[in-house]
Amino acid sequence: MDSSMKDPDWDPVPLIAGSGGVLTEELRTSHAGRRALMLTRNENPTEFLALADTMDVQVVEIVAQRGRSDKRTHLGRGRLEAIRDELRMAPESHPWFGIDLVLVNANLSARQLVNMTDMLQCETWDRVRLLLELFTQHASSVEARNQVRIARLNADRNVLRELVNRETTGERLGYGAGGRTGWNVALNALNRELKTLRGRQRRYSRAIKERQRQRRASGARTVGLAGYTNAGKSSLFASLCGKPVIVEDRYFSTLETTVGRMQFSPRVLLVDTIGFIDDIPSDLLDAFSATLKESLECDLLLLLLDCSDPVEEVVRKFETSRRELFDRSDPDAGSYDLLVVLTKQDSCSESHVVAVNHALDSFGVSETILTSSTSSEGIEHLRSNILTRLHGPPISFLVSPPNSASDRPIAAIESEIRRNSMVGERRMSDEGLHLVAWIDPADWVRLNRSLGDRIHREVDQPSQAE
Ligand SMILES: Nc1nc2c(ncn2[C@@H]2O[C@H](COP(=O)(O)OP(=O)(O)OP(=O)(O)O)[C@@H](O)[C@H]2O)c(=O)[nH]1
Ligand SMILES: [Mg+2]
Repeated sequence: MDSSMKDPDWDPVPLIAGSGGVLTEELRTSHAGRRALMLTRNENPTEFLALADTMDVQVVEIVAQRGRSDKRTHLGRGRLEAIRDELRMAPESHPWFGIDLVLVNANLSARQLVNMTDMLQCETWDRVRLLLELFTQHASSVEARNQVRIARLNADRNVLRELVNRETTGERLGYGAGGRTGWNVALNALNRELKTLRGRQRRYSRAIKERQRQRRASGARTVGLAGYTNAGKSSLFASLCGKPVIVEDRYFSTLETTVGRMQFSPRVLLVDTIGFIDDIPSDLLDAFSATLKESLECDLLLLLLDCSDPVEEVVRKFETSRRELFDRSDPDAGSYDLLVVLTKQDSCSESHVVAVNHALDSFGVSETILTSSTSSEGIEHLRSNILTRLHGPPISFLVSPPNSASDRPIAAIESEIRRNSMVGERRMSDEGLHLVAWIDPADWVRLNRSLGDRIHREVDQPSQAE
């Protein structure tokens, strides 16, 4: 890299291809304000640009070269050399002046990444590297940082193996103070660290399992929120729970699991977690599998789709999410009920919603629920749909007034009922308190036993309680 182009804060340590210096612990936690050049082949650059934007990296120009990816260098060698020369010689007036990062819109092999970094003589990230940097920035809990670090080290290991391999075959790199022994030492250190982190991750998974077991034992029902990144999962979670969580217009703002009680429904727990993205290498997402599992091992899964996206984008994100869910579901675990929820209703027209539903119908999705966390439209409808799916239809019943002074007052009985159910309607009359509530069948049996003749079903409707 030309020294005139270096960021003054960036220590001139030998650069491991696309690692952002992570192996040398020269970890840069912010890349905000960096100027980058994007290289692409036939891929659509929109999502990659949005990811770079999330990191506040400014993409100065997109250089496209059509055709098949080259196995060694992705783009043609001649083209890369021309780019390198132009980057090196860019005068202050040139738009490329000050660029110190090249973003490649593809998931590269370690070989391609090393070769490209070497030829461009500039820090080079592919899509996986960009996601890893983004995850590193957004990981705020100890568990999330552990998971991100594992994902990073896995990716670095592939690069290191490639470097060791090159030294063995006599190919020299134009940078780096490695050498076969040096890279091997780094590889061993990396493997040791991975072992420690995986041990920690196993303990973390066990803690999640224990949490899940306790929830089940307490009779709680869980509702997982899944969907593409930026679909509006955390916003919906906050609307349903009345609990603040990180909501930002950026990709992957959530990297850890948040569990919250659905408001007014003490027995229903919602689980918000990391989102999906297209074409993510499975070992990258594997680091997050414990996190994902916590929301996928549930009684009901809400699959969220951002309805304000163009129809083909909704379909693409639906297919990605469905694939990830399928790949990640544990065949030994019980099956869950799935409900597709369309979000951001406030940002789209009625005709657009019809078109989205029509497109989803051809994928076998005949029912969707339309919501907006911004305007709260559809939230109550979703809440009752969730409750009916979990507990069956609501039950209408009457709480009679006390017969003697020693009988419990209506208010005390009502608060006991509310601790175990979600009350939808409430009305007082001369006969007593009329309630319509979603009650888990087991809870209804228990209430009947403890309250005896103080509660009576009002409408003769079939119930799972009987
Ligand atoms: N107009 C509108 N915007 C919304 C709505 N819900 C969420 N958003 C916006 O969509 C963006 C993403 O929302 P989040 O709730 O963070 O989405 P997420 O799925 O949790 O995203 P990640 O955690 O990054 O995967 C934010 O800018 C929200 O303000 C909605 O109902 N209407
Ligand atoms: Mg989120």
